[in-house]
Amino acid sequence: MKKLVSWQLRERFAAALSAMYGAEVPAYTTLVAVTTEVNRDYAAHRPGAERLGSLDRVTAERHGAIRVGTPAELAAVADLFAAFGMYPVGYYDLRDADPPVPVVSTAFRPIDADELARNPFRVFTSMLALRDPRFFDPDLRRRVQAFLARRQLFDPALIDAARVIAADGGCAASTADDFVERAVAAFALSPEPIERAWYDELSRVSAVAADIAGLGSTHLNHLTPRVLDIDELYRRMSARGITMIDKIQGPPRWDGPAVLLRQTSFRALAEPRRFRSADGAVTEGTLRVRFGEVEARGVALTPAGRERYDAAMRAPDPARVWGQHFPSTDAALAAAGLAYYYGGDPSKPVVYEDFLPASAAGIFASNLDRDAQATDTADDSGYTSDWMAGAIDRRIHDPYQLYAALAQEKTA
Ligand code: OOG
Ligand code: NI
Repeated sequence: MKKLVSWQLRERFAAALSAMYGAEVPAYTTLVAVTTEVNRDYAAHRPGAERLGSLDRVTAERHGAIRVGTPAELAAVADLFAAFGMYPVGYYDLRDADPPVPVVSTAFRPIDADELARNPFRVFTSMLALRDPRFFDPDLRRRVQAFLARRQLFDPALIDAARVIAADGGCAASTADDFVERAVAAFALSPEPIERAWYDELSRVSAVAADIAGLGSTHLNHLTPRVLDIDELYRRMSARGITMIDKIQGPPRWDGPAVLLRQTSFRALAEPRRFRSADGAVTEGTLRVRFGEVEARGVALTPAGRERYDAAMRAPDPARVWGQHFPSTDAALAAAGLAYYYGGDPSKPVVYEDFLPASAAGIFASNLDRDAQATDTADDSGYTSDWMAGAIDRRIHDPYQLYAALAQEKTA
């Protein structure tokens, strides 16, 4: 009997989500096509273009974003993704960002070098920060909790199957198609009508709260291809008449080694959705929630390198002072202990596999008309990385430990 192991399931899961998202959001298909062109051109004309990942890996590479309401929903997501060899890495508290977003997040992804090389699919996963009184008063919190307690994001049979597959490290090929199909369907946009009054009430508090708790299901919020030259991508998308947000988030463009992560997006498009009003009538309407994003990845920074990054980004114009914070060669970055390289060899950068909280909050904000204002109350929610680990009964991996372990290896 032929068995598929977790990376093969992950590869199928990412590809099937991509097909679904392309059918749901046509502009995504354009973005993927332009990304593929840019990558091909870049790989053909730049020596060393594949130093941060082979053209094959980069072409298939995606990250997704989903949003859930409760710790129990987050725990179910953790169980489901474990079947694909994806584990929670890092804790992102976007409530501290400017502007604040009422969520706490982690990223589910593969953690071993060979698993990353085979398929690095990752999903940024946010949970509504309902216990934070700065965003939710007790009355609204109770009503949101009651709504969330009534919904079921995942069929319990799907989660049971995921647990078995995770424990076995894969499943029979005959089971795989059905499992992947059901997992993908859980993230499709639901045709169910949205309760207008409830959605609107939540929207007045927070657009993110409405997107998470205004519906009976979750959905892929975006799916992001990886590009080797994001400035060129930005130019080509703009030339096609697609309005991108006004900047590229993360480190500025410069001639030295690319570090961490650069991202940009186009604004959410109006999608047809059905609404149910208080008298039960169902009408057609639109929502602007889902958007297209693209990312370029660089070398992973050590804690010391990350401090430099944060300092540079605090400057009014980071591009102007970048060279004062970062040396212009991999050899110098490696020698100063600022970035990770396999076996310490500056020709073998360890790719940054995670996210950036300021960019993430910027991505949320750039695609919302407006969002929550935190009130001046004390935060007694207790949300921390340890809290999240306890809530989902799983270890939340420390990204620096993972990069340090990769850097011990000779090669990717
Ligand atoms: C997640 C935003 C974060 C990124 O690339 O930083 C993210 C969301 O909008 O749900 O995906
Ligand atoms: Ni994203």
